[in-house]
Amino acid sequence: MSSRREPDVTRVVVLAGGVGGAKFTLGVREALARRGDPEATVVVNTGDDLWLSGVRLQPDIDSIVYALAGVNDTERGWGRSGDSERVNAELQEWGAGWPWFTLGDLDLGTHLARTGWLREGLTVTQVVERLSARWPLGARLLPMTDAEVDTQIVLADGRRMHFQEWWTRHRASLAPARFENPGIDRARPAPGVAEAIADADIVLVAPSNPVVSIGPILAVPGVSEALAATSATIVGVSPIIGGRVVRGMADVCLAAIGVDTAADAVARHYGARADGGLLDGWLLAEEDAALARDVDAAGIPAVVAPLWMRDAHATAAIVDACLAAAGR
Ligand code: FO1
Repeated sequence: MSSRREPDVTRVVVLAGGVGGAKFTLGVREALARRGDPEATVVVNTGDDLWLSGVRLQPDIDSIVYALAGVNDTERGWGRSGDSERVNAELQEWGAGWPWFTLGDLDLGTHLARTGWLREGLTVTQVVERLSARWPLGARLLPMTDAEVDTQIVLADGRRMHFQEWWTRHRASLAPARFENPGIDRARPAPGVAEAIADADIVLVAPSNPVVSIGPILAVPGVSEALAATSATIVGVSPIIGGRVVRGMADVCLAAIGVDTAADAVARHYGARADGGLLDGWLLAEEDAALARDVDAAGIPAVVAPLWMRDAHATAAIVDACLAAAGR
């Protein structure tokens, strides 16, 4: 594989999900374009996916596609900018779908197209390829798997619900006993995922939710093995700044699996690659500089950098810091 490479280019794979993953991917695209490096391959969480009102939704795929295309709703963090909700209002009148879950009209176009292609027999990978072809995204998106392995929340009383119900209806207020992805034991990485990881120089773990965004990607049998075997350097970016989640409710997810909402605790959760874990390096925010020694002590070389993803430019600087860390 390496004989095909230009001498100085860096092949980057990103593991991503959620709004944090979409923002990070924008920075990756900018950083790589400036360096003249090839487009990154983004392996996207599909645990958030669901069937609703007869259509298949892929929130994390769509968030990244819309963000890279520049058509995302930056206020809400999900869906299309300037969308309307006429069809959603009709669905509510029929009592169809979920009253707490909004399907925008333009967004529904995506779901209808996707569902049609799935019904015609296309794989999820082929569908994502089609969704990626409409706009020049500047990155290659791959679903983590072609299998349907939607994340479910199991509560202490044994009740279970889809991740999206727990997240959007209950705003993660019900304490989860555990997270499950039924069927994931039989899933395989989507075509190209293991190959991209094997052929990468650097794998970046986006500052996405470690439990429900990155967790499902790592749980697909074959992904962790590919990460363990790759000669690429694996660098993660902390989703926690100053002991707080940047966005979303990752703190509830972390608490459910016994991990503190702290940059060093998340690094230890992923673990040092030298000890059978994931990471060769970890970026912490300047606000968490005091924790760098603890991360180093866990066998994960720590780098302190500004981690606020204010815009694509600031995020590209974070990616530059990851690339520099990988070079060390
Ligand atoms: N999040 C909400 O908080 N409320 C919604 O009504 C909602 C609708 C929705 C529709 C399509 C889509 O792709 C995403 C949507 N989201 C909504 C976001 C989504 O629930 C989560 O933020 C992500 O899955 C977490 O990464």
